[in-house]
This record gives sequence, structure tokens and C-alpha cells, in this order.
Amino acid sequence: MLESIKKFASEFFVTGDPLIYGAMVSIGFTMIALVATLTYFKKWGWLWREWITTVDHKRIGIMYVIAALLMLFRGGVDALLMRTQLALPNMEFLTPEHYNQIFTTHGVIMILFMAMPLMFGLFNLVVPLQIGARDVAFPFLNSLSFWLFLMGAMLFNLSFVIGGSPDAGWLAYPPLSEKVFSPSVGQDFYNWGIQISGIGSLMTGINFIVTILKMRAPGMKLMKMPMFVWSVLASSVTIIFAFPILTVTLALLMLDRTFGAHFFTLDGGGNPMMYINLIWMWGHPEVYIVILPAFGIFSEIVSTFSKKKLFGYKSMVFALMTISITSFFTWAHHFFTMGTDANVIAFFAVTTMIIAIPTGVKVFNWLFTMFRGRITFQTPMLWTLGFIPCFVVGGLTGVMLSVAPADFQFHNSYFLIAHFHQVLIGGVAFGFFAGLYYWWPKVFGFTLNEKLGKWAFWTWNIGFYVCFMPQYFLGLDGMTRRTSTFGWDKGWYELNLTSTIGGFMMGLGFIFQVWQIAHSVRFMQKDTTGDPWNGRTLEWSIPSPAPEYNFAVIPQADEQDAWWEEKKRRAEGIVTVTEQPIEPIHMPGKSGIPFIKSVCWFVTGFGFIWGWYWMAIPGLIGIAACMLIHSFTYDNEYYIPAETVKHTEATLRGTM
Ligand code: HEM
Ligand SMILES: [Cu+2]
Repeated sequence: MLESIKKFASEFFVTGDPLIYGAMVSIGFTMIALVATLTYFKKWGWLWREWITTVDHKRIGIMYVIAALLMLFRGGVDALLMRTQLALPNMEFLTPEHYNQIFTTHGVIMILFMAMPLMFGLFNLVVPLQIGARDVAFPFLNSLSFWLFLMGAMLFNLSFVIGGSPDAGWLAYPPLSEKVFSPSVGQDFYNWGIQISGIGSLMTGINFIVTILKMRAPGMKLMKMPMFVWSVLASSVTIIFAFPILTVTLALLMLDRTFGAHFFTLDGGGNPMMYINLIWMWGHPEVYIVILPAFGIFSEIVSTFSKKKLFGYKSMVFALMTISITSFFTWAHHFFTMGTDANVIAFFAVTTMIIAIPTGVKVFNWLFTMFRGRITFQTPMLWTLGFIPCFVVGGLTGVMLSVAPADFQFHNSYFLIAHFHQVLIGGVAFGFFAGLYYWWPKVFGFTLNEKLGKWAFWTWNIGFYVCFMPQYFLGLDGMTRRTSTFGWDKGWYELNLTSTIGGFMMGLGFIFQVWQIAHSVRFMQKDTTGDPWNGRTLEWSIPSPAPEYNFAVIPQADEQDAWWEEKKRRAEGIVTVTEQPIEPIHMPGKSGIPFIKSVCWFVTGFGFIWGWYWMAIPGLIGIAACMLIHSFTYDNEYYIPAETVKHTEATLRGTM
């Protein structure tokens, strides 16, 4: 009996690595501390009522951001572990097996569980406010999306201490990811974790397309929308075409692994190349899904901090849409070297290069917006200015990679690693940071300390170049991607050491950001204006933090930069909007179903991962029950009385 328990435990829990024991202990302690604190301060009810069951887009946005920042920490620790291993030749800090697991989880976490939720957080926090709406189109679905994402992320992260992490790379190419070569449950955690959160992402895409098309304030024509809203629309359209491909691909891989199908195994009549095509048909658009909203953010910030209208609005919209469509015609540039017909390669090389054109248009538009503007250099603008040169270099090396013959040299080398980090960190991460800095006062009602913010900016930026520039040269020198160690004879030692130092500088930048938030919470500087940057779009017309109903009266938005124009008119003493009477506001009611249903998904996934049908089947029944209960819930909504609205407005605007 005891023996069989022992045997089970040694398979169930990951054993034999001090790093992981450390993690287990700290996870255990954190959990205990969390439960104890919540119990001691009697906060369980509050947590349930105010957060877990909420359907308010602003709260859901905040939860996304918190989850994403925690994941940035985990992915960042992974990165620094890898860089430590590569700091010097012949290091024995990580075993090759462990190194494989870390680059796999780092890649997955950074893209799917850091960049995506940070992006969805910003969608949620900003889009309804910018279009003058009271919520997203489907608030219940929005909550479900969030909880599915979180449960998927938890499932994936759990593999670190239970069962073992996946180690077949972030895109899990077969045959390596098939049962024969990856027998452990790690790969199943990958399949289920990404699958569950991916369904959430697809639903968010649908939700925001409908929100943007249907819920805009009166007067806001499509061509009057703020550029961030356009970028969200472009990204969401890409999501709804790309994510179904991922869902199917992972489902097929799951069938291969769990039920012995042979979709991707040559010996059983399948084809691994099929998987590689499918995964990149999702994977390439995926990188545009995360970069497009960053373009939107930069556009908002550039025009706000230059006090000018965005230059070339129409060409910007055109560029966003062109990129979102062309991104579906470039996937094969990820496997130029795998022996395709020359004409096919030529087609994909050209389509890839075409994307550089709209991207270049955007860069020029930002520069022209700044030209002769009255620029101020607060933190959101700094990140934007830091982004431009970084992205230009990243874009140029991307064009180099798209030259198929040259790619035979660059492929799977550190040149590639340097390129994609340049666009992912310099473009996506910096872009979302810029957005967080920019909208922070709107979301939380207080401003962030600028001085610590500048320290964070400089350490991140300098660290970035110190870390990744040497990697271009390492790549040209022949250092291949996913190398876990190298000898002194290679001559790669100085460049690698420099790169590691840069990596740790970025880690320091992250610490500055955490410190900045803590410091700003402690010495809170309330933003009483609701409009600290002298903004241009509707979100700045309401008090901060936005009340639960957002707008007491739905605004009229006839111009681009509606709030800016309104402020100009007010300054000239022109009154255009007549005082509207405040009416009771209709709100969607809270619901526990999204959370419970997502927990059921978690249980189902966990059951399938271990082949425990006694667990998976009740999980599935739970999911069905939640759907049934929800479809018979008719009147889950309420009204905020006009009196309450008046009172809240007066308090928030300080007129009481
Ligand atoms: C914070 C600084 C970061 C450092 C120091 C860092 C470092 C690394 C290292 C050392 C590797 C492994 C290279 C190899 O041996 O193959 C790697 C891979 C990767 N990183 Fe990062 N990274 C950072 C941030 C990010 C961010 C922000 C993202 C995405 C938004 C990202 C996405 C990836 C991906 C997709 C891979 C490929 C994993 C694979 O080969 O399967 N990284 N990174
Ligand atoms: Cu691509």
C-alpha cells in the first residue's frame, strides 16, 4: 500500500530538483498565507461578490492585468535562469532536460499567458470608455473568457510542480510532441492549458468585434473612432480567424496522444508537416494579434503628448487592416528551410516583405504627428519614443529573415532570437507598458510616480540593447537557438556574458516598476481631474476611476478626438451639449457561473491529462449543468437609480 502511494507520488509530483522543491515550498506557503489573510480579514465574501462574480469590464480588465504581471514575473524568472545557464561556457546550472522545459514554458507563458492577457486587460479597461459605452456587448461572456484564460494558465503552470513541464518547444512540433517522444504528462498539460485559455481568447475576439460595431456612442462613425479602438478591431478580426485553427490543431494533437490517432505521425499515415503548417497558420497571425493593439496605443500616446491630431488617420486605419489580412499569407516563412518548392518560397518571401510597407507608413505617421508638436516627456511618451528605434531595427532584421536564401543562414540561430525579442519586447511589451502607464490614472484614480518610472524605463531599455544586440552576432557566429551550453573553444563567451548582464538589467527594470507601483500606492497622488494628460478621447471626459456605469449620460461624439474638440469649444464659451437629464441606468447582474464553469473545465482538463475519467466526466457534466442553468436564468439585471448616479457623479467630481 505504502509502496504504491510512494510510486504514485513520485510520478505525480516533480522530484529530484532543488529548484522545484524550492518552488513547491514557496507556492505552498503563498497559498497558506493567502487563505489565512483572506480568512483573518473576513474577505472571502468580498472576494466573491466584488471580483469573482463581477461582470464589470473594468474589474475584469484589472484582473487580467494582475494575472499578466504575475506571469511576466514567472516568464522573466525563466528567462534569467536560461541566461544564467548561458552566461559562461560549460555551465552546469541547468541540465539540458531542464533547459528544454524552461525555454518551452518561457515561450508559452510570455506569449499566451503574459502578452495576451495584458492585451485583453487593456481592451477591457479602455475600449468601452473610448467608444462611450457602458459595458462590452456580452458582459457574461467576458467574465467567462477571463476565467477560462485563468484556469488554462493555472493548468499550464501547475505542470511545473505536478507531472513535469512540457519540453517540446513553445509550438510543440511533432513527432517530438507525440506520445513516443514525449511520454510524460507535460505535453498534455500544454494541450489542455492552451486549449482552455484559447477558447476564452476566441470569445474575447468575438465580444470586442460586436462591442465596437454595435455599442459606439451616437455620432461616432467608424472613421471617427480612436486609433486604439481600430487596432482592437483589427486584432479581434485576426483572432476570430486564427484561433479556431489553433483549437483544431491542438485537438488533433490531443487525439494523437490520448487516443492513438495518427494525424501527425508518418508511420501511421499522418504527416508532421501538416501540423507545422497548421500551427504557423495560427502562430504567425498570433504575433500580429499582440502587436496591432500596441500600434493603437502608440498612436493615442503620440497624439496626446504632441498635442496634435494623429497624422494620416486614414492611412493608419488602412495599414492596420492590411497587416491583419496579410498576416494570414506569410506563415510558411517559418520553415523556408524544410524543402518546399521554390515558387512557394518566393510567394511567402514576397508576402512577408509586403508587410513592411504598411508598418513603415505607421512609423512615418507617428513621426509626422510629433513634427512641430508641443511634446512633453512623461513616462507613456518615453516608452513610445523608446519603441520607435527598437521596432525599426526589429523590423529591418525581420525583412532580412524574409529573404529566403539568407534565412538558410539565420534559421534557428540566435539571430532569430534577437529579432523576435526585439519586436516582442520592444514592440509588444513596451507598447503594453506604455498603455498601462497612460491609462493607469483612469483605471485606479491616482498617478504613478514619474521618477521611478523613468528609472524603470532606462534600465529596461538599456538592458534590452545590452541583452539582445550581441545575440545578432552570436547568431551569425553560428550559435543555434535552444543551445543549453557551449565550450570555451567557440569564442562566444564575451557576447554571451554581455547578453546575460543585459537580461538582469531588464530584471532590475521590472523591480523598479513593482517599486514604482508600491510607492505610488503608499504616497497616493489622487487624480481629481479625470484628465491628467490633457487627453483627446472620451475616456478622459469622465471622472477617475470610472464609476461602474461609466457615463452618467451617453456622450455625443461627432468628431475624431471628441473630448479635445469639446474642451476647445468650452474654452471658447460655446455650449453645444444641452444638459441631459440623468435617467436610471440598466446594468447586467453579477454571476458565479463563469467562474464555476471554468473550474469545471479545469477539473475536466486535469482528469484527461492524467487519464482519470472518474474526474474528467463529472467535470464535463458540471460544464453542461452550468450551461443549462445559465440558459434558464432570465432576469439577471438591475437598475441604478438616477439619484444614486447624481450622487456618485457629484462625489467623484468633487462638487459635493
Ligand atoms: C525579459 C527579458 C527576456 C529574456 C532575457 C529572454 C530570454 C530568452 C531566452 C534565453 C530564450 C531561449 C533561447 C533558446 O535557447 O532557444 C528565449 C526564448 C523565447 N522567448 Fe524570451 N526572453 C525575454 C522576454 C520575452 C518576451 C517578453 C517574450 C514574448 C512576449 C519572449 C518570448 C520568447 C519565445 C517565444 C521564445 C522561444 C521559446 C522556444 O524556443 O520554444 N521572451 N527567451
Ligand atoms: Cu511569421
